[in-house]
Amino acid sequence: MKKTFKVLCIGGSDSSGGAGIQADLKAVHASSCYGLSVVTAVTAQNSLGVQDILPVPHAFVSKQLESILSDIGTDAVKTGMLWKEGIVQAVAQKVKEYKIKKLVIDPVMIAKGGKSLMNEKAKVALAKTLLPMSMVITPNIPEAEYLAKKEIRSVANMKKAAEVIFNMGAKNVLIKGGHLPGNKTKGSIDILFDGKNYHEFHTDWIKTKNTHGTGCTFASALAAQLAQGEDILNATAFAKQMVTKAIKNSVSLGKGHGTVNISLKRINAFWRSK
Ligand code: PXL
Repeated sequence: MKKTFKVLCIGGSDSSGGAGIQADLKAVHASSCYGLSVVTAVTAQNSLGVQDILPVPHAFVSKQLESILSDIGTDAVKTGMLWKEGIVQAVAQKVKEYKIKKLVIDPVMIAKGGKSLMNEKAKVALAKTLLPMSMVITPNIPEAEYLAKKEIRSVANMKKAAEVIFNMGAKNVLIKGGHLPGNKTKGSIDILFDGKNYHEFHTDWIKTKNTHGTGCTFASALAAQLAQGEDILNATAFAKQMVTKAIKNSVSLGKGHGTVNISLKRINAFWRSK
């Protein structure tokens, strides 16, 4: 019988269905894995932004993690919105206890509409405690600037920041270039630093405002590939393809930013072409 690979997604619920746990589970499913979820917060949000956040107490995040890990187990873990220091610590403790190796951290800090999804203490705890346990961390430019304490205006700056974040303890650092000035003409460039080499991943720039959920979709597809035994380079290439196709297939919902939407047809065509 074919093995079912599992990915545990830890993050916030997005009522608009475009980002957060909802996006994670869609990406994991589209990557042929089975998705498990631990919810850290419930957001009330729509295409215009995040209206409110109800955090789950960290002790209950711990309980959810224990329920999953003591019984079902997982082949990889992906974290998104962790919101509070206590939640970061609860996740770090279980990652350590259950010796999770394939940990993908999407250091979600700010929502598209500008609402903070992580308080300052939680950011410090993430950098100090969880980051060194990760197989790969996937900051966007503002998140990489926060972690590396460096301004990023170019691909060369991205590489320097990746090195700083690598030295904080992550085994691989993937900086997403979507916020880089000028990449509208040059295309979208992501940089992966594995401690020895820099790898560049390029795709065409897609002009759309429907980009809600890109980071969650990317990191979850990456975790699903790692869960299935792919190496970091192949896993990253697949995740970039999936998110690019999801942007091409995005949907306009509501009055604000629309959302990425994975097309199984496009993904299946991609696999058939390999
Ligand atoms: O895209 C980052 C993100 C992650 N998780 C939740 C979110 C968002 C952005 O809005 O709402 C729950």
